[in-house]
Amino acid sequence: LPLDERVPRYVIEGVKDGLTADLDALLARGDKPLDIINGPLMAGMAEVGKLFNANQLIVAEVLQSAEAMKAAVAHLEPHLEKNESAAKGRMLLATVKGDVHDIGKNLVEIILSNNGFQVINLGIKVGPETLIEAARREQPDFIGLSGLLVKSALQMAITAADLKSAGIDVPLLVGGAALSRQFADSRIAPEYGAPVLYAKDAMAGLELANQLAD
Ligand code: B1M
Repeated sequence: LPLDERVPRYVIEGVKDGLTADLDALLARGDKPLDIINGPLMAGMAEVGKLFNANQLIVAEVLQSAEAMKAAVAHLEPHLEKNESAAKGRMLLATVKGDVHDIGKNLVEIILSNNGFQVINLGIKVGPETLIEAARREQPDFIGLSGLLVKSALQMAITAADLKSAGIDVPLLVGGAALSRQFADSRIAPEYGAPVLYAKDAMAGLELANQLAD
């Protein structure tokens, strides 16, 4: 297979053999690391989602795909553009309760921390109590919530209400495949006492974070 067709296959097939050499070949050819993530690697993940949905992959295989994706992102990370600006702000970041998906969340962490933000990544399956405690301890400038399951979108609304009850009023940045701007505006924002901002992808998250920092 030619290089451009091989790269998404690593993610689809969940194999790492040859992956870093091919990523290096893309970099050497002048492809930008973020374009590699958003292009062939994301295309591979989209295909994995389709195959999984059609019962052509089992969870264990999807996990292998996730491992290949993570290895690719880790290999590209040192090549991502960095903006060594003064500290712009602190973000608390978490995948919501009940959800283990963390590739998108970790991409948000990488991109924001490469661009002047301090990111406190609380991990996956983070319930409101843990977030409230961390918010009191860390005094973040904003809180980022990620979730990929349909039930995670609902969990974000519950989390927003709990944060509000606890008196937390820093802006919320929300993102993840099951979410839409419409859901964020109509279901999450009314539960929260401060702005709720929806980010379609990690770069949109950075733009919103930059706006908050200004
Ligand atoms: Co899961 N899974 N999964 N899965 N999985 C999905 C999400 C699903 C759509 C697949 C499908 O059926 N087609 C489906 C959800 C159905 C639904 O609710 N509508 C699904 C399911 C059903 C499940 C299980 C229930 C399967 C099972 O056990 N039967 C289970 C759930 C477990 C749980 O959470 N409790 C499960 C498990 C898993 C694995 C563990 C095997 C693995 C995750 C490994 C890991 O993350 N460490 C996995 C994977 C890999 C996927 C798919 C294939 C890929 C997700 C991914 O990593 N994408 C996914 C299908 C798909 O999305 N196409 C699927 C790449 C990543 C970079 O994108 O995270 O969307 P994403 O992030 C994007 C944006 O969304 C945004 O920026 C990123 C791009 O720049 N973004 C933010 C995300 N968070 C943000 C936060 C922000 C801003 C932007 O600010 C704070």
